[in-house]
Amino acid sequence: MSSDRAGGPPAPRSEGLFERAQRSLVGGVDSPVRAFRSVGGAPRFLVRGKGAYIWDADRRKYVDYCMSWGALLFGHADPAIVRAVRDAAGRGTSFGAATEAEVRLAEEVKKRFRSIDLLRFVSSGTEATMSAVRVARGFTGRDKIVVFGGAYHGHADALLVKAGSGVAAAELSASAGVPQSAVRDTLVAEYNDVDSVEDIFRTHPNEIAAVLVEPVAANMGLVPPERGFLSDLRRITRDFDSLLVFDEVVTGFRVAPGGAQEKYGVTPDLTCLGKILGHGLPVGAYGGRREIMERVAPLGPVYQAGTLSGNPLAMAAGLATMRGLRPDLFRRLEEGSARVAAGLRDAASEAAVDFQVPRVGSMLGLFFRPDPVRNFGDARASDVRDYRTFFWSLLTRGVYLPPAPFETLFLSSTHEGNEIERTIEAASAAFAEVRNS
Ligand code: HOZ
Repeated sequence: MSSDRAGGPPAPRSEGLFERAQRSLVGGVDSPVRAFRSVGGAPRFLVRGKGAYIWDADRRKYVDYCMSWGALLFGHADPAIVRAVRDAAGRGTSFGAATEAEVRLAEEVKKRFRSIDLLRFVSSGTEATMSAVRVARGFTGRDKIVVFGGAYHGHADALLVKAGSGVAAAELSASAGVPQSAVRDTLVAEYNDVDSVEDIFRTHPNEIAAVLVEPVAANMGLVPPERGFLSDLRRITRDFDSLLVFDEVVTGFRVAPGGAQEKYGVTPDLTCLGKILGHGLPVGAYGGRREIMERVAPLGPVYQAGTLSGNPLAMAAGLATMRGLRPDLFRRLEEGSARVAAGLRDAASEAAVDFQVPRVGSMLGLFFRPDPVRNFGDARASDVRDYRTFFWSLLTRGVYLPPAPFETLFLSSTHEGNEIERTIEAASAAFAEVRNS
């Protein structure tokens, strides 16, 4: 099935803003996937969000499944988060000096992530993964790292190899401007394929500093780890005196309070966090075993610093988020997300559309193909034109999906009965459009 449909109903204000934006901002946006290139048409310029809903410049209202790419566990403009950020802003927006809020948030993170003895706050997920790789290299004295095809760990040079997310959507296998020397030590294995990891280790024993993995792959669409995959990575890295680094920027505080490592019972050496940690404010963190993190300056020789690291507004948002992580939250997220997945599956099957909807907690993947997706190759073999048709058909009916096929849908605690029903109803019509396209 295929379609070239792009655009939905007229959106004069968004279209006008997009035209104007392109005269000042690269591609009209500040992050490539926001430009809607892989779904076509003009991006919707957003003016407001509340709970599960967003409003665009043309006053249209949507149920949002992008949720700032997973950052908003409690939905848009959550009152407790807004209050905390406002209060903090009134006391000063940045000091570039130590504050108690950093200590308190670090303690809250450690309570949930038992693998973390020491951590460092940074300002983004990219900074967290980039720094974790540096620490792993500094600690082990080795240069090589293993990543997985279709993973996305931010845009640090060494990690832009066969990456997912916007890199995959743009059909790039690498980024221009990254010198060969920066990626020479980045080895790429296949997600959910332990043999591919073992092969790399056998070829390079004593050379690999770390395996860096999204424990639930969320940037090639959503691809859950198969049973035993993460524990096999733990075993292999131990056998070869290498470190296991979990990039939990997306999964941290989402699939369980203590992230994927809690859910799957596998303990990494280092963990990267972001997104929900700041509930939409720019923040990231990396941390892990004491002896490893003691290599970071000022305790050790691995240098990493930042004026906005531990920013008071971000710390305040993080602390308010931690207070909201109550046990019933995860049960409600699970129930709501299961309903959405089942509703989509039924609607696709009724429309006789080949469709897969893998789910881990409140994260969902949408793939237009008949078979389950285990890795990047499978993900890329799904029909991206069907995704485009589906995307616009839903947008027209008031449901906003991530505007690119290799991304994940996120629910928040504010996605309740009404939003879910509205989504499933819209999806039934959208699947019919996909079938007829
Ligand atoms: N890389 C993010 C999605 N996996 C997109 C970031 C953005 O455009 O905001």
